[in-house]
Amino acid sequence: MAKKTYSADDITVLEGLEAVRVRPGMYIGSTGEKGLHHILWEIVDNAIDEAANGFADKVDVVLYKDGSASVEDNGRGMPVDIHKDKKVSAVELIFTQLHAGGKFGNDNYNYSGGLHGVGASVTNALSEWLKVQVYRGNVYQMEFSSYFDEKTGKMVSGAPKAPLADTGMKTKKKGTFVQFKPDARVFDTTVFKFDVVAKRLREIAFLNKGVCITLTDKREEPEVKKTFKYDGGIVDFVKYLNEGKNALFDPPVYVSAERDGILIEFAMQHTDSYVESIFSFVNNIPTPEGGMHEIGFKSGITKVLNDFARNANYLKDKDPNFMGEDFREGMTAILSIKMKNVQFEGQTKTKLGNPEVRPAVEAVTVEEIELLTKNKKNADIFDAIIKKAQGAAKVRNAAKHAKEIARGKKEADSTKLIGKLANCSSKKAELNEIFIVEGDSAGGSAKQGRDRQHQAILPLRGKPLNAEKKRLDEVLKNEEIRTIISALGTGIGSDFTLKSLNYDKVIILSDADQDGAHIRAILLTFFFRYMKELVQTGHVYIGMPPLYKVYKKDMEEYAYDDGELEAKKAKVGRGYQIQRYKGLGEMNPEQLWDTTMNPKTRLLMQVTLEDAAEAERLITTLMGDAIDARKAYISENAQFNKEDSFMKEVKL
Ligand code: 2B7
Repeated sequence: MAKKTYSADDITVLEGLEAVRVRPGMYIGSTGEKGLHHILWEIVDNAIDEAANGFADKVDVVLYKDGSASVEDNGRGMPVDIHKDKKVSAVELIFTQLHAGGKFGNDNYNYSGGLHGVGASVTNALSEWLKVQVYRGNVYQMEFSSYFDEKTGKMVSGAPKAPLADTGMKTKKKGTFVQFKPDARVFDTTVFKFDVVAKRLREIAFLNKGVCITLTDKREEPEVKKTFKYDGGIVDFVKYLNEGKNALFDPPVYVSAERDGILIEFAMQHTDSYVESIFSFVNNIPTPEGGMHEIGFKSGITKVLNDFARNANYLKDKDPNFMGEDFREGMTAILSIKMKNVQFEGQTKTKLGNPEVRPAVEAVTVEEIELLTKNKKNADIFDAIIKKAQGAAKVRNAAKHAKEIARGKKEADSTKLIGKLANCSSKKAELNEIFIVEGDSAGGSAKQGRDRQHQAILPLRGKPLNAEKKRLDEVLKNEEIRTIISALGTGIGSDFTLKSLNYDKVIILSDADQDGAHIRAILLTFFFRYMKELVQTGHVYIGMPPLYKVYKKDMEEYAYDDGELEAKKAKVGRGYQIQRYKGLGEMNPEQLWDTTMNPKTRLLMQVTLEDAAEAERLITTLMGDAIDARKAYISENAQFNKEDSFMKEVKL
């Protein structure tokens, strides 16, 4: 691959890194938490590439008390020889030369690149210091730092302290060690989040079978260590996602092939649930917006399974083909491809645009699955898949009818449903909110206490239906659910239209007890399954009612958990009294307004879908068949867990 030619001039090189400092967002997206972790992924990616190429099988990540992080692999070790033209070591070039590709070029010679792939030099440019050690018989070492140069009055970024040095120390180890400290002058936060790092390392471990990845958090006493190693790769990933569900066959179907220079791998397993969970990756990077690989996979599955169904007489002459969605009911799948010259598109640049990928993935899917269907040993697998599709197809038409009713096409019906809704007077959707409130008495207080102009109240009587366990047509027969759909105005499933949303904020308000947690989980499941975009675009919130009021004379403080209660007792001081709220229904309208509804003082949690796979697992745990896991979760989190992976706290 032709590399961009640089004059061997150090200054030019350093000016490149300065450009990264001036506009970090161009290279790492943001200087927030995401950008911070991004500079770690750059280094991890290089280690994973070395493993993916078959030269390393261990990657160790360590987080330190001083805010630095390190990555070590047991690969060949970065090259230490001196570059002919540039007269500096390869190590130095790797950390000082801005990768020619970056965001715009297409020379992603490495597979784990993609949107990442801006290179280790970006990590160096945005670090206070960076140290590298290479183990190749001897230990080689080099350090870089960023500092403010008093003489020139400018920042110097990622400058070598000295050329690469052979320390003279002998070692039996092979590989590369890189440690760096993110620069607080660049990032809004410099604290790596253990859960964020662990989640991504687990994902990488699933996607790179057999590679042992460890994460050690030395900021904790004693240190915390996690190890991720999956010899089954994406087959283990699918099993992990299906924990708590009833699989229709086991192990998952697994296909791996190369076509037109593209490595294509997928694993799939159907369960008795009614949902489709396909997660796709390109060069180890999640593609939640899908793209050509997903389209090829889906059309391949539809084609090959329809052919099989017809040949094996599941479909008779006159029967129409199954629809793709029939085959995907209850399907959990991981699709992982590796290729060069990736083109990402879409709103968040996580959609694969390369058109050549679609026919390649489709062909591999058809050919490989066809082979599997011909093997008698797999008869039960494909029998289960086709029977599942038959069930799905059967209710498809019934659902169509029910959908129309729920969309409010039949006017009379929808007015009746909307009867319970105390709507707001403003017609400006962007300023309006709807509170879905547990129970009639809390609903009554909310109606009296609200801001009538912008806040609508929808009281829920009893528990709405658990959307995880029912098919669409049954879900839509449930009155509570239909009321919600009519009120929001968006429609559901493939008919969902965000533009028609009647309220900017959809706020779930339930008690801080187990029943409340259950109702909240049921509603979230429904939104997640049938109005995913509503969640993705950040319109769904959880209202947080306080558990206690600590007060005396003219002082009032609210506490949302026991820890906070202690703090608030101290704040109010001697002579305080405590009121414990057993439920929303116990608060009078004024209290409900003050504590939970007033935009100036309330606490809301925004439901996010940053990590769709994790949200999926959680929803399954909450709503699926594994009763024990659900009970454990709900009793641990009866009081809503602010640390939940798909929640973020917002003050609104
Ligand atoms: C694209 C650049 C960055 N590189 C090599 C060889 C091995 C190697 C690396 C690495 C991160 C933290 C510990 C190739 C590739 C540079 O060229 S980078 N190992 N590990 C790494 O960065 N880990 C290599 C051919 C022959 N010998 C070594």
